[in-house]
Amino acid sequence: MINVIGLGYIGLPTALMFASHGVEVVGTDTNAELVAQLNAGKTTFEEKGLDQLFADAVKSGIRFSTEYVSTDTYIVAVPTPYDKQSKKIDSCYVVSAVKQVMEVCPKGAVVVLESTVSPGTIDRYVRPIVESHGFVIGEDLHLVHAPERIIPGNMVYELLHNSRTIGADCPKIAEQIKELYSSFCQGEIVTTDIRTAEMTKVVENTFRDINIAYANELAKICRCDGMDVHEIIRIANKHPRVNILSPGPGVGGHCISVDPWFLVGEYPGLANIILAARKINDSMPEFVLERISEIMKERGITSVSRIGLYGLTYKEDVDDVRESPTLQMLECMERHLAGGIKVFDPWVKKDLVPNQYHDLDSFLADVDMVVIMVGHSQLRENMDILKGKVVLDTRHICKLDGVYYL
Ligand code: SAJ
Repeated sequence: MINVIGLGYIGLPTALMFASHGVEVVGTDTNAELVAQLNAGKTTFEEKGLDQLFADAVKSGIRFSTEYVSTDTYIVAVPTPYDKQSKKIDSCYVVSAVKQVMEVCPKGAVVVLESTVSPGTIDRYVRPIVESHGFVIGEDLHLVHAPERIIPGNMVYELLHNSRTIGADCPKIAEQIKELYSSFCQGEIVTTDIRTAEMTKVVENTFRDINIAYANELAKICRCDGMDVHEIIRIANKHPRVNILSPGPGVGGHCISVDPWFLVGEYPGLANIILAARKINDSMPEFVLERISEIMKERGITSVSRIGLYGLTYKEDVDDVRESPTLQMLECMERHLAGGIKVFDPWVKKDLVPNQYHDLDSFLADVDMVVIMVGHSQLRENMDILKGKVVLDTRHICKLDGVYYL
C-alpha cells in the first residue's frame, strides 16, 4: 500500500494514477475541506481527463484521509515555495510531511519525495529528520527523489507517457521504486542518485525559463525598433537547430517562475544567465502595462476602468492562478495606485480580485479595450466577440484587423 502525502496539483493525479493501475492507495492531506470534497466524490481542480481517472481510482478503492497511515511506501508531493527575500527554498512543508511520516512509518519503509527541491535539500533537511527519529538511512529507512514532470493542461497523458527520474542511495531501492512507477508509467524510467535527481529537475524548468526569457527580450528589442517579433521568430524557427519560444505577458505557475530561484539562491554569483532570465520574465507584466498606456494614448482611452484583462490564470485552459502574470500586473498597478481595471477569466469561479466579472458578455459590454493575457480555448474559438474593441494581444492568438501585440 502507498500513502500519498499532499493531494494538490501533483499528488492527486499521481495517487489516482497508482490506484487506477491496481496499487492500493491512501491519499492524505492536512486540508480537511479538500479531503471531504474528495470523499464526497468531487475532484478539487479542473484538468483534462482527471474526472475519469478519479472515477477509475474510486472504483479501485482509493481512500482519502487527513491522517498519515502506517505503510511501507510514502510518496510526498507537497508544495516547495521559495523565500522571496533569500531566494532559497522554503522547505517547511517537506519538513513537516517527513516528520509526520516518521511518526507512523515502520522500519524498512521507503519515502519518495516528488516535490521539486533545490539541490542538496534532502541532505540538508530530510536526512537529519529521519536520523533524529532513530532510523538508520539505507538500513531501516530509505529515501528516494522522484521529481514530477507533468505539465498542467496535459497531466494525465504526461503521467502515462513522460520519462521519469528516480534518485536513490542504492540501486536496489531505485529498482524497487522504478517497478512501482512502472505500474502506470510507459516512459523510460532512469535511475540515478538523489542529488542528481534534485538538480536535474530544477535544471529542466530553468532551461524553459531561460528560453522564454529570450523570446521576451526579443519582444522588447523588436518593439523598440518597430519590428514584428512574431514574424522574426516564425522565420528563425525554420532553421533546423533554432526553436525560439513565444513571448508573453510573463511567466507564472508554481514551477518555472520559482525553481530557477533555487539555483540563484544556492549559487549566487554563478547563476548569472539564470538570474537575468528571471528578471526579464518578471519584468514582462510591467512591459504590458507600458503597452496598455501607449495604446490608451493612441486610441484616446482616458480611463483605466474601460480596460478589461481577459485571463487570470497563469496559462491557457487551467484553473491555477499561482504567480500568474495577470496577478503580477495587478499587484504592480496597486503599487502605483491605479485601480479600476476589469478582469474576466472563464476558469476562475471564485472572486479573487477587484472588478472581476464572471460573465463574459457583461465584461465585454463594460470595456472599450481588451488585453488578452491568457489564450483560453473559449476565446481562441470565438475571436469574433472582440470585434469593435481595441485589442492588445499579449499571446499573439488574435488575427483580427488592427490588433496590437507586445
Ligand atoms: N510561457 C510563455 N511562453 C512560452 C511557453 C510558456 O510565456 O513559449 C509561459 C506560460 O504562459 C506560463 C509559464 O510560461 O505562464 C509556464 O508555463 P509552461 O507551460 O511552460 O510550464 P508549466 O509551469 O505549466 O509546467 C512546467 C513544465 N516544465 C517544463 O516544461 C520544463 C512541466 O513539465 C513541469 O512538470 C512543471 O513545470 C513542474 O511542475 O515543475
